[in-house]
Amino acid sequence: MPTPISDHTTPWPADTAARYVERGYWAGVGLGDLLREVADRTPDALALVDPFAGLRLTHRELTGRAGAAGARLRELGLRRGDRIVVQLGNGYEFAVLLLACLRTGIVPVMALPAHRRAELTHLATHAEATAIAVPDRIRDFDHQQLAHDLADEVTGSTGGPWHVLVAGTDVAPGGVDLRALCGPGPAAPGDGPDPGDVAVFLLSGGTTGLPKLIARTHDDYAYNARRSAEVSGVDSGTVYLVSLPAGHNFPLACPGILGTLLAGGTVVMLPSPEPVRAFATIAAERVTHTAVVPAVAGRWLDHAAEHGAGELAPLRVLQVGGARLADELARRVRPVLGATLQQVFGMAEGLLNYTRLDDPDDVVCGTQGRPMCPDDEVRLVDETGDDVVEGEPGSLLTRGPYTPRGYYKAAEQNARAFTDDGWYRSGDICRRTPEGNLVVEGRDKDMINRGGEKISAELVENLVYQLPAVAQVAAVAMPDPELGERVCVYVVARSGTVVTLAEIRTAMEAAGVARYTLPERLVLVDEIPATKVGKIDKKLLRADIAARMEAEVPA
Ligand code: OOB
Repeated sequence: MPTPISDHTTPWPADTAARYVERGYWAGVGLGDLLREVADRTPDALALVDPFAGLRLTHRELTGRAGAAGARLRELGLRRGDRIVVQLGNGYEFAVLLLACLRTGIVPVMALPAHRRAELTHLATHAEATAIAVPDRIRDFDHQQLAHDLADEVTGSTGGPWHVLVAGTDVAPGGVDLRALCGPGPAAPGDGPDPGDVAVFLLSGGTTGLPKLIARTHDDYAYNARRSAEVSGVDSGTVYLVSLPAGHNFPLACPGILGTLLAGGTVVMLPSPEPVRAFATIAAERVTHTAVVPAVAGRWLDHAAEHGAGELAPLRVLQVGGARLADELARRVRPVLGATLQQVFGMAEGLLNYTRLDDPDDVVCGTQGRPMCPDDEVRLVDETGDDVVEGEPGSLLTRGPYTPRGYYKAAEQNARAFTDDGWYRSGDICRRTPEGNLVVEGRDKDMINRGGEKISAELVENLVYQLPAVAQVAAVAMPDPELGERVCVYVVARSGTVVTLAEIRTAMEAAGVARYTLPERLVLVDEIPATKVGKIDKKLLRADIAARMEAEVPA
C-alpha cells in the first residue's frame, strides 16, 4: 500500500493558513467541484477542442466524461490519495483524465513526454504510484513498452499493482485503453478529496539530480489558476491554446487549462507549438490567449515576419515565460504578432509574477512582472541572507498562499531549498524596479535552462562520472541564440584516455534520461577551476565558454 501523501508534505503554519482562508484565497472547495459548478452554470458552452482527434466537448460533456472516467479508475481499484504518473501528449485524454483525478482525489504526477526510463522510474517509485498513463507512441518512441517495462521496479517499491493506461489506437495486451476510459458514461458516487488534499504533483525545475515533487493542494492550486485568469484577462469568452507540454505548470494553471475551464472558457490542445499548425489553429478556432517559452516566441516572430501574421488576428494575449525573454524580442511582439505581450516569471514551486495587460510598454518589454497576489511575500537577499539595498540584485526568497513550504518526501533537500521560517529559495537573481516589477538578471542555482526545459547540472555530472575515462566533470550553461542556453560539459580525462561528446551522449541515453538533458558541447581541459572554498567555479566556466564561442564567431 502506498503511504499517505500527508506523511511527507510540509503544511503551511495554522495561523498563516487561517489568514489565507479569511482573505478568500483558499475557497475551501475542491477543483473537481469547482469545475462541476462551471458546467452547471454554462453546460452548453464549448470547453475542449482536440483538432487531431476531431473532438469538441461542451462543459457538460467534459465533466460528464470526467465523472465516467473517475468511475472507471475506481473500477480499476484506484482510490482517493493514490498516485498516477501522467505522461501524455496534448490531447483530450489529458484533460479528461486530469478532471477525473481532481474529482476522485487520485493524484496525477505530471511527467513530461520527453522523460525516459530514469525519470519515470524515479517519479513512479518516489510517488509510490500504482498507475501510469502514456501515449502508445510519440514519433518513433514506444512509450507503452517502456511503461510496461517499469512494472517490476515499481511494484517492487509499492508491492501493489501497476496499471498501464494507453492513449492510442494500438493498446497492447495488459494495457488499459485510455480512450475508452475517457469516453462518455455514468459517473459513480464516491469519496472525493478535501480542499486541503493534494490535487497534483508538479515537478521541480531540478537542481539536485532527478526532479523533486511539489505537492499542490486543491485550495492553493485553484487560487493559482483563478487569480492567474484574472490577471491575464481570461473569461468565458476566452479560447486558450495549449501547445507547451500540458503537464507543465505554465499551460496547466497559469491560467492555462484549469484557469480557462474555471472561467467557463474553451481550451484547444495542440501537440506542438510548430508555427504553421499553431497559426492555422489560432485562425480556425479563434484563439484569444496562449502561452509560449521565449524560444517559441522567437520562432513565431520569424515565421510571422516571413509569412505574415494575418492568421493571428484573433490572438489578444501572448504569454511568454519559463526563461528570460530578451528585451529586443519582447519589443517585436506587438508590432509583428499584433497581440499584447504578458511576461510570466513563474515556478512550479508557486510564486507567479505577471506583467499586467495595461502596463506601459517599458514594463511589459523590460521586466518580468510582479507577484499576482497581495499576500505573496518576496525578499531579495545577499549571500549572508540580508535584504539587498532597494534596486540592487539579490537572490529571490518567497512565501505565499500558493507556494508550498517544502518538497514532497525530501527532508534533506528541504533543509537547503527552504529557510527555517518557510521561505522558498528560488535561486533566481532579481532586482526590483522602483514601481515594483522584478527583472530576472541571473541565478545562483546549478541549473541549465534550455529553452524553458530545466536541467540539473548535478544530474548531468553524475551520469558523466559513470564513464571510466572521466576524472572530473562540470556541466554549465552555454549561451545559445535560439534556446537561450544549452548544456556544455568541461571534462578532465584520465591520463592516456580519450573522451568524446558522442560517448558521453550515448552513455547518458543508455542510462535512460530525457534527450534534452544531453550535453551539446564538450570542452576537454587539464584542470577545472575551483573557488576559494574549493567548489567548482561555474561562474568562471560560464564566462570561459561564452568567450570561446565569441572567438569562434566568424568576423
Ligand atoms: C516555469 O516553472 P519551472 O518550475 O519550470 O521553472 C522555474 C524557473 C524559475 O525559478 C526561473 O529560474 C525560470 O524558471 N523562469 C524564468 C522565467 N520564468 C521562469 N526566468 C526568467 N524569466 C522568466 N520569465 O518556468 C514557469 C511556471 C509557471 C509559469 C511560467 C513559467
